Amino acid sequence: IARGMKKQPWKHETFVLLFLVLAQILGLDDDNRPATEVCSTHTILPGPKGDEGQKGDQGEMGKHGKVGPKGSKGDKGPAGDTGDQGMMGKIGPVGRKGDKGLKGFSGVSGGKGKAGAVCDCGKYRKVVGQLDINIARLKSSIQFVKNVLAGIRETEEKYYYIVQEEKSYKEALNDCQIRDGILAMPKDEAANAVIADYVSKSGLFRVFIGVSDMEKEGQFMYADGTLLQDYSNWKEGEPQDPLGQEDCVEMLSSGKWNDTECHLTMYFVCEFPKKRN
Ligand SMILES: [Ca+2]
Ligand SMILES: [Ca+2]
Repeated sequence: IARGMKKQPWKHETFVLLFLVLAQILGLDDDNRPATEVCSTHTILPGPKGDEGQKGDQGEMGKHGKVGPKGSKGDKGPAGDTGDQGMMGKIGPVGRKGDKGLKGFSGVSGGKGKAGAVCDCGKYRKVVGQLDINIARLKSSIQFVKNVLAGIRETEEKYYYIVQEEKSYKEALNDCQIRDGILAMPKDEAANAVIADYVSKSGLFRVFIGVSDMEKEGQFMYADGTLLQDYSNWKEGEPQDPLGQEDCVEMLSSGKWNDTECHLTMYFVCEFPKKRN
């Protein structure tokens, strides 16, 4: 070898390769220099390209994609089929009355009636008489209801009603008017008697009636504006108004009249006409 070295100087790679072979043969494994260091100085070229690999398995199903943008409006569709017949409409308003038709022909005359029976008038008179009695009893009962329960009295022309609320004369006037009546105006003895009886039977001492001399002192007028005519029923010594403060009239339970102060408060009598004009 020494000779060879002299004759033909070897290339560096060849020398290193030879060294490695010698070291293997001589058991020089425990060389200080690691084998990798030898490789780092020797470039190992890549091998040839391998064969094509086998085809892979099919992949898993992908996730749903995002919702796409709203599409443009479609074209108008064709006309639909004819629908079913609708329900019957509501009945319309009543029409105007028609013209009067022509007069019809006369019908055939009816047959002759049977002869009437002779009237047993006595029997009917008895029945009618009993009816009259019953009506009279009913009237009496109605009168009782009016007088006792409803607290109303009456004459041929008028109803009278005592309002059991203490009011001044002007308030009493107004109250009767609200009730569609007027403060009682006894214009004759009969009317005055009915009112007087009503007052005393009601246990009252005095009530206002529709008489006053508020407009002109000493000239007494009824609440309807008419002057006292033939009738009046003053208590003895009345009317007497020394201080000029007694311009309104009260009826006492005796039926007698007295002029008194208008601002005093007491019960009063309203009257209502039976026949309205
Ligand atoms: Ca007076
Ligand atoms: Ca007086």
